[in-house]
Amino acid sequence: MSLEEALLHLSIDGWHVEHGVIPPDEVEAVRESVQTTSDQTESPEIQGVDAETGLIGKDQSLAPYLVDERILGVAEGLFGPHVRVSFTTAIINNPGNARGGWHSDWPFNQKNAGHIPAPYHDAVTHLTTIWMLSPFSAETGGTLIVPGSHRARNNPTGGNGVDPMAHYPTEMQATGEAGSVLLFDSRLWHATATNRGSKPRVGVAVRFAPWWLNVDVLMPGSDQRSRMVDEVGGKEPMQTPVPSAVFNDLPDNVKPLFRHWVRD
Ligand SMILES: O=C(O)CCC(=O)C(=O)O
Repeated sequence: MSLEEALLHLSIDGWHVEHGVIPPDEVEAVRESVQTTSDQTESPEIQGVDAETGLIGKDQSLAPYLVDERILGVAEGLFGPHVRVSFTTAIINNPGNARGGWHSDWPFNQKNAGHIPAPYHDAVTHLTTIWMLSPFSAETGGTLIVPGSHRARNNPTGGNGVDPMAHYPTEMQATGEAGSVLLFDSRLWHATATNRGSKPRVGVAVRFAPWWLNVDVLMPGSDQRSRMVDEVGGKEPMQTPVPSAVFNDLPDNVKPLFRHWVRD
C-alpha cells in the first residue's frame, strides 16, 4: 500500500495495518529481546497484561525499524519532519488476560491528568503504532477497535454514554502476522482483547507526537508533571528518560525521534 493510501485509510477509518515491516527472519530476535527486557510487571489496570514503559531506554532492538518509511513516512505525513516519539511501551498479554476498557490514547484519555478535555477538536494530534512481535489474531487477542470512532469528540473514558467494558456493535479486531504494525489516530476507541491462545501475545506501543504537542507531563520529575500529577495526586502514564549512553548508540537516523527525551 502506498503512503498516500495509508494516510487515506487513517483519515477515513482511523486505523491501518502495515504488513511485513519487520522481516520474518528478524522479528523473532526482537520479540525475544523485548520479552527478556520486560520485567513482568503486571499493568495495574488489566489483569494478565505486563507493561514495560520507557522501553527504548532499556532495549533498543526495535530501534532500527522505527524509521521504516511505511511508518515514519506516515508520522511525518501527519506531523511534518520534526515528529518525535512520545511513548515506547512493551505490552505482553499473557494467556487468559482480562479484556480492557474502551479508551482513546493520550492525550484524549479523559482519565489521565494530561488530557485535552472533551469535546475535543477534530484533528489528528497523536499517532499510536502497535508493533506485532507475535501474531495478532482473533485467538491471540488482536487489538479491539471501533472503526471511524476517531472522529467522535469524546470517548468512553469521558462518560460519553458508552459502557467501556461492554461489547460495541461495530467492534472488530486488528490482526496481522508477527512483524506487522497497527497504526491508528490516537483518538480511535480501542481496547485490550483476551488472549485465548497458549503463548504470550507480544507487542510494543510506539506513539508519535508533532513537535508542537507538549509531552512534558510524561517526564518524571518535570515541572509540568509535578503540577499536573504529583502535587494533586493525578494519574498519568510515565516515560522514563533515555540515558545519553543509550542515545549515543542509537542509529543516527533514529536519534531525531528521541533527542528531546535524553536525560542523565
Ligand atoms: O495491546 C493492545 O492490543 C491494546 C493496547 C492498548 O489499549 C494501549 O496501549 O492503549
